[in-house]
Amino acid sequence: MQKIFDCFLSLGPKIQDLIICGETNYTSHVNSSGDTQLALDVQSDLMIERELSNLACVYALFSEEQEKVRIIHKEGEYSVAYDPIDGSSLLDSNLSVGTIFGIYAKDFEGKNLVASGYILYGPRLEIVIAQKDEVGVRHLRFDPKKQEWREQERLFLAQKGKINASGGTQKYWSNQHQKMILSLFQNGYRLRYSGGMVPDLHQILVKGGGLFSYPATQDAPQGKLRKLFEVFPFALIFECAGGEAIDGKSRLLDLGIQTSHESCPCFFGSKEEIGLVREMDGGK
Ligand code: AHM
Ligand code: MG
Repeated sequence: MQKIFDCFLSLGPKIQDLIICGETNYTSHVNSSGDTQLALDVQSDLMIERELSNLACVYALFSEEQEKVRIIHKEGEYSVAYDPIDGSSLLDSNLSVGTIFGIYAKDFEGKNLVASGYILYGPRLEIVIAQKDEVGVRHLRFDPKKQEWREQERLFLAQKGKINASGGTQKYWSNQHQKMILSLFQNGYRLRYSGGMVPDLHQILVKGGGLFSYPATQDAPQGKLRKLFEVFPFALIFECAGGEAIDGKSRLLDLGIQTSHESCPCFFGSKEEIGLVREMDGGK
């Protein structure tokens, strides 16, 4: 598995170069999630596919930009799902974006997720990696002068935070969800939402707590975020950091999967905020 981590560590500066130097134009293609692809989405997808395909331990690959799962090496041990540039609609406004990845023991299922992580392309280049059954998540920063990654202190969540990042079209939120979000603000939480899952969840991790929600809404009854390359990877990261990740009621990593691009409502946070979501049935 270390070989897969090394692959993402070496891809970080390469994808960052692509983002800095590349064009932010759209292609004429629409991906399986219905989003028009940017040239950068396609280029970064190919770059990741090329590097991961060289690893004999990789059984299958799946990405936001591909329709189907691809079998790479029949004898491989791990399958990798990834979102090459999550939040790519933020590229024109020059906000932070990220690459998300989940490493599964063979089949793509929540219970098989053994490690996950994300690369954050912000003013600094950073990577966060979680491994099942490990306490805390690894946090590394790239030193561009020395061209090397530097390990930082592990990230942990406190019992409770101060940040509220709430996604989805607000006019389509359920009354129950609106009440829950309002109660957070009434209890002093501050709104922090860029519209990029990676920087929004990274901020909660680095500041030690808070809540990120992307609920079921009238216009998106299954939420927006996809299980294999967005929801499950962040669920493992939040659990390893001492927080929780649920769909409103159930643990996200216990959910099954019917189709590879399936989405679900999701709530990631520290223990106290997730307790509130459960109490108020915030996913309904
Ligand atoms: P993308 O994979 O097409 O970029 O979409 C995922 C992004 C997440 O990063 C973010 O949390 C969410 O979409 C924001 O959606 P919204 O604009 O509906 O709040
Ligand atoms: Mg995405």
